[in-house]
Amino acid sequence: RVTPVGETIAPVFAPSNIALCKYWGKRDVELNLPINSSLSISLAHLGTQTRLSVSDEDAVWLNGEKVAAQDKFARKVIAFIDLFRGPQGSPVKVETDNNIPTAAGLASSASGFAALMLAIDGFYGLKLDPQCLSAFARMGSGSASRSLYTGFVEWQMGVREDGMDSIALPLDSHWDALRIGLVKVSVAEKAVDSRSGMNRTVETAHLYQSWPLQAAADLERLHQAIADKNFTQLGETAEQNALSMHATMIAAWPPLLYWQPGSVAAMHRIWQARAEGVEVYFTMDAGPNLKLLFTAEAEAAVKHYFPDMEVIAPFG
Ligand code: 2P0
Repeated sequence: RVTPVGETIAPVFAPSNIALCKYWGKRDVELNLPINSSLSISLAHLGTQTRLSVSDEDAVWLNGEKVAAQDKFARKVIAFIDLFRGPQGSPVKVETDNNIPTAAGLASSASGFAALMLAIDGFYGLKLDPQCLSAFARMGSGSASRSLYTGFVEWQMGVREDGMDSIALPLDSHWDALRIGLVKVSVAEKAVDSRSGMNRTVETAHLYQSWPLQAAADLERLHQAIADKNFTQLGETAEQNALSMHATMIAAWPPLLYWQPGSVAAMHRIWQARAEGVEVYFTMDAGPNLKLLFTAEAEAAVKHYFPDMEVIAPFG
């Protein structure tokens, strides 16, 4: 049981992230312990800003609007705070703002829980070390463990049953020329969230058995690609990893296909661009939108194929 150190704290920020080697499948659904390690890039200034303050009642505000107390999002946020203050703790106001372009259809639970964890740490004066922050953020949402850091981040699956070694660590590597393009296909809310999607895949897809092997091999190749600044190896590995993850969901029952016709059309456009000498790759998460990977020198050429994409420079 903890008490606030002050009436309010300054807002804290955590970036969103995109995995090059995906987190897909849990060995413990309560603690969000993954079956495989994953590796991501944080999205610099795109993410979530969160502030906690003393209040008469628990209240969650999202992008300037009060969220209904019975709303799933509000309940998840309050339940997470309860882990630290206890259910009888004094009420708090949570103000959280995403600057992630909603048009890009990027998930916000990673940056959301990472920012909430940092806000809780400040508000209650917990002074947790980065590894604890990452482990606790993971309990809110697995991918949030990676959003505590900028740049390349590896979430090590860990082996302990209590999960305290299932934490993310930053890689000591910069890649200034790296670019991520956000290609919007649809922003409609998905019918199956990634949490149920991955559980269904683990439970019903025999094909899932191949996933941990694929992920382990890809993680190795990504480390090598980053160390060597080998963009071809980075892009090929990320694209194959994403498609392998999607293959396991398609093989689940009931089947899970997050792709829309526009997603497939965009894939073909990317393969056509590559055939025409433009080095661009893609990755996709539990949704229909694509995230393109290319380098600064190819940006103009990629824009020729995807004039509407938004470009992020993850290393500033
Ligand atoms: C990832 N995804 O590595 C993968 C790829 C989606 C596809 O992490 O249940 O919202 O809260 O731990 O973190 C999204 O899963 O799931 C995700 P929970 P989370 O980015």
